[in-house]
Amino acid sequence: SLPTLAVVGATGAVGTVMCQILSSRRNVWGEIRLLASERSAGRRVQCRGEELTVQALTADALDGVDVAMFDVPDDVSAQWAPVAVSRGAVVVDNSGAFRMDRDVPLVVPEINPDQVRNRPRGIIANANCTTLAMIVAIAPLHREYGLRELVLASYQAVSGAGQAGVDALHLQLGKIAGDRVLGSRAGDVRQAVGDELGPFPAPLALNVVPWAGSLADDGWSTEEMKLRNESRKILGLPDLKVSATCVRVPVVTGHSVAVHAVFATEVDAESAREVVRNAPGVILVDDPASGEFPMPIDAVGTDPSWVGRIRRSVDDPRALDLFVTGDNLRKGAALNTAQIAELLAKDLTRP
Ligand code: 2RA
Repeated sequence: SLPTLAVVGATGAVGTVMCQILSSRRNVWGEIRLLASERSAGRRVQCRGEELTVQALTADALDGVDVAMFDVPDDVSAQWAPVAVSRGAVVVDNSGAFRMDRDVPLVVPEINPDQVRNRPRGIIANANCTTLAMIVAIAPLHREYGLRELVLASYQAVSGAGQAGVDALHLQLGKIAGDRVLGSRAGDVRQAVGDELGPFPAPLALNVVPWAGSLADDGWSTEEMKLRNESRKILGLPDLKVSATCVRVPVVTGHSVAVHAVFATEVDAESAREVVRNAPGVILVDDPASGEFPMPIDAVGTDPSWVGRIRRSVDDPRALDLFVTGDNLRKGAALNTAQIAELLAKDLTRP
């Protein structure tokens, strides 16, 4: 029989996309159970062509679940993922709670699918959305040329901060619309936006904010550290040099990353394009002469990471510069989780 799937956090920004993804992928699940906070319990949600009633997350609601996907904040995952495991489920967790745990594999199916079987805690982690957008493009280049260093700058969409981030941007855009002078004097945008900042430390409308996540050591943000630590773990390169600057931009969905990648051997742009063309999970969009580059307004709602602007560094024949955009709610979250869960479903399906 087919395994039972639970989606924990089914009504959040990622959970909502998860239901859409489950409706469009090959059906490998028996029962699908939607779980969320008490507040969302009772809501009716369309998933895989069925109207399902969201249930409150309780230990009993996890009984009989084979695979539980968690799309909830870190503290909720930290508390509830072990409960799901104790009730017999394998957990695929999209929070940051377990990603760097030695006994929890960090899986990107295009890169390290075999790691799904290496799960002593019964938990498999899904990488951060910014890491995911970039790493599916970098892994095949690493295989070809041997990666030594990454210098990254991100351009992150507001939906990375959940529905509250999307609501804040739209509210701010409403407040500034039509004023053709705004943005020409210090403080005028702050004044127009007022205190409707949502989850961000500054206005996003007509602005970019060099901050995502919370404060880590020595002035780095947690988001920047995730890019470093998760890239090292996924690629199996514990000494990889990674420097990142994470920036929030007024985009609804689609995280982009400008990448400077230094390799062990000399590279050339055309062969790098060929590598990207043949790699799974990525699409090459690299024709600047015709205005074709990866951009969130085109990549949103699609599965692959879009890769373009591939150039060999003028000053270092071993370095490539490129630009990547991926849908942070799909490959960056729900899709990668679904792909991992599908690998598990194959093992769990009983003839
Ligand atoms: C963000 N990466 O974009 C985070 C969400 N996990 O804020």
